[in-house]
Amino acid sequence: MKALIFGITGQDGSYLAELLLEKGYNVIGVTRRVSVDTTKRISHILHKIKIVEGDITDAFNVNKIIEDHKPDEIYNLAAQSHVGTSFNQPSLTWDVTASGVLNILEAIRYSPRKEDIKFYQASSSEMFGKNYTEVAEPIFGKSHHKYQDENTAFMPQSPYAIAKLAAHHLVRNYRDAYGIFACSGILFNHESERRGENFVTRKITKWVGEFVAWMMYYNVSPEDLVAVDEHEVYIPGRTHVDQGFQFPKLRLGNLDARRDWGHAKDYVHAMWLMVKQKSPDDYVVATGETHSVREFLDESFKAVGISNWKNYVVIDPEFYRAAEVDYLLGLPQKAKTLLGWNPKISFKQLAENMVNHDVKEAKLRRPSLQEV
Ligand code: NDP
Ligand code: GDR
Repeated sequence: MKALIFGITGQDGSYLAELLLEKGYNVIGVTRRVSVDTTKRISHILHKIKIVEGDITDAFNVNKIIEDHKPDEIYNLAAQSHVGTSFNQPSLTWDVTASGVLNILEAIRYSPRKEDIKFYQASSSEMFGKNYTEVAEPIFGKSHHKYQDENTAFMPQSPYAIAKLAAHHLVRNYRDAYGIFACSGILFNHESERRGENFVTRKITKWVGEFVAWMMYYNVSPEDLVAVDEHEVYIPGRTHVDQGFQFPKLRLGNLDARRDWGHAKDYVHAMWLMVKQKSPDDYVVATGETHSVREFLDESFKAVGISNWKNYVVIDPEFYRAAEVDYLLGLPQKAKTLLGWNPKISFKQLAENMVNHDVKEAKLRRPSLQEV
């Protein structure tokens, strides 16, 4: 089997490529020409995959890649995937995240191999935006009465979510109109040690990692530190202006937003299961739990034995969004029943894995701590 992955250099692309290699696929990944190396996440498997240069916004290029390489399966994970950025760059977001998908669908539609290609599109829980389904009885034996599933109406809250929703409808439309095997996974937030550093979970765990390594380097503990102002903490007894004795606080936006957070490794498995079905369909992929950013902070700091994270976190309006998605909790019943999919990594494990990884990486950046 031959799989073509758009977005192979991203978080999900790297895990999906690993999974497909394990399953014996020939994997081809599309990468953009950029001025820096973007293959860090796939450097360990680069020798096992074929890389082709391309950009999803270039219709001719997309068409040529598909015709040249004749994939059995195409996974589209490429997107301008940052919701906050989409408010600043809506037009770019639309070109990549919506029109790019149209380019792939059109290439499949006119391909002589149309019947032989299965297509997966990375849809998003952001498409639900403000909306949820509300029930009288709490779900999952917990206190929650609100959830999103395949029957919840979409009410997107950002240019990103609107672009994803357009792509989602295009996939359904091309499936209905042209009989293309095209499916969408409506994936809720999934994170990992490879998550982009400006998404909130990784921003937090990366900061925790650097903070822990900094304290180890100066041989101090949280009790020794003083918050000098809203910008940084420092080690008393040292001159504040001395290089290295102060550490910038973690600046975040809305801590009350709730997300359904899983691990990316579990989620790429669901993508593959969808493509392996007899007929194409759309599935919600989620853990069925919701947690606030605040709770993610709790878990992350707890993982390194710190309980008073409020001393180190500053609320910065710069990270507020023009319109927010307040509540996401996915009900993955359809995926569980029809795909036999179940997430394995819990919220707590996710935070711990990410923190442990980032502490280790931060220590590596301080040579004297490498053996600690
Ligand atoms: P990332 O942001 O980590 O990866 C995005 C990928 O898209 C990168 O490989 C990037 O390449 C590529 N890309 C961006 N623009 C283009 C372009 N013009 N042409 C070709 N490739 C491009 O995202 P994730 O791995 O986290 O997510 C994968 C997909 O799933 C995305 O579509 C995202 O919107 C969607 N999604 C993600 C969820 C999550 O929680 N992670 C949840 C639901 C949906 P480069 O390295 O060069 O920047
Ligand atoms: P999201 O993820 O918007 O859900 O989209 P992100 O981690 O960016 O935000 C989650 C929530 O945290 C709040 N927040 C902050 N977010 C960021 N990035 N930085 C901050 O400093 C910060 N402080 C608070 C946000 O306001 C938000 O409520 C992700 C992406 O992967 C999408 O591509 C994907 O489709 C959805 O998940 C499902």
